[in-house]
Amino acid sequence: MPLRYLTAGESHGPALTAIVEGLPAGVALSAAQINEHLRRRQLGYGRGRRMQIETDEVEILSGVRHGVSLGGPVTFMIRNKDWPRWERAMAVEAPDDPDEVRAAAEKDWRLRPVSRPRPGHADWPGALKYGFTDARNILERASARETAMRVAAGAAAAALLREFGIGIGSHVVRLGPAAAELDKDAPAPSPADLARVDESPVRCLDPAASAAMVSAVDEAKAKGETLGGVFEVIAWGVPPGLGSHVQWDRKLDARLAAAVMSIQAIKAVEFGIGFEAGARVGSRSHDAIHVDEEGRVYRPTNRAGGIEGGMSNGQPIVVRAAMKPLATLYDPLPSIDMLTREASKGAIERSDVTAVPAAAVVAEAVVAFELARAMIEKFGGDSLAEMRRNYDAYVADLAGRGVQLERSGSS
Ligand code: EPS
Repeated sequence: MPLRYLTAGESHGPALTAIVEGLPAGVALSAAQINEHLRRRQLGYGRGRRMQIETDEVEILSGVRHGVSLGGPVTFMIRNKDWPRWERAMAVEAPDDPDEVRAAAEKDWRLRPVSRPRPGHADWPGALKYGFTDARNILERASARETAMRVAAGAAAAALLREFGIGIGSHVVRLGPAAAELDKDAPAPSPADLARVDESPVRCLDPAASAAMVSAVDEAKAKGETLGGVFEVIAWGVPPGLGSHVQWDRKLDARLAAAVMSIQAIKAVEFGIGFEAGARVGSRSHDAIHVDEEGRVYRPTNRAGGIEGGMSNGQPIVVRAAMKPLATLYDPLPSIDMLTREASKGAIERSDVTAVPAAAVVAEAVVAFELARAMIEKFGGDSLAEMRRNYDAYVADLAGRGVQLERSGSS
């Protein structure tokens, strides 16, 4: 386990934390750099009021000295600015007088149990699994607020990747009924293309589709509905040979898919032509290998999405994911009351209309983390200098075989 992280914290608890272990010594790291990634996660049309309350700022509590990683565990903390309103509902200590809390719940909805699980949320299976009738005990941890910590951990990984010219970006290609044109045979967007994506309120590169997505969010909001969507994450400058074909749990695509799938509300993940591969003939599914007049090897297409045999192949890694519409509906679906077992409707918790643009930024972070882990596995990782020596020797060897790495300046 060369690089790993754990997150902790409840959505309305005092703070979120993450511990990243295995980051090599010598990586430049600062709170400002991480805050920039956190800020991008908070963008996106369709978020609810909570995003106006929170302006996520990280505190680095360990593992970094004078702006450089030490090789030990790095602890990140983000305080929840909403906490003062939840101090009582989310208190760690048992109340002195439970009757008084019950009485106070008449006036403060935060103190009431959430007994009507929202279909599509972790509320119901979580309540069954952990033996609760108050879904708040589940939803506080299931909440996508946790993704702030994924972004912090991913930002540390991205700082390492940048040292090797690996950049990562993302863009939204569908939001509910509105979709951008997506030709899976065409080259993926470049770092320069994606540098301007945050200018779109829905993080979509196509201005017409972007406007249609904004209208779709407005329409959904007016109807008390929520929207899902599809986004694409691209990693440029990844050297060939990360991951391995030799064992199932070393395959890079499997690991990236698990990382992206673990993001709240993600229902599907594909690489390159993805699901279309099931409908194509072989000659339109793979990427021919050519050599130019100077003896340099090149691939005219990237249908594989940069991964063959569970290994990076030197092409950009292209991973797409579908996010389901958020489970909190203002016109809720039928549900039950866990306390009385009577027919009811799902609870209404404050929520977003859509979080697809934010989920794409979270996906950048988890992809960065998995790629950083694979880089450390391949090049050894006590210090950045040690990794660089091994990397440089490998790149020199590849050059001797006609393989040129395209390093990226972005992200
Ligand atoms: C979320 C519900 C909303 C979102 C939240 C995720 O929060 P609240 O219940 O406080 O209104 O805003 O997202 C974040 C707080 C965040 O930082 O992304 C949920 O139930 O998943």
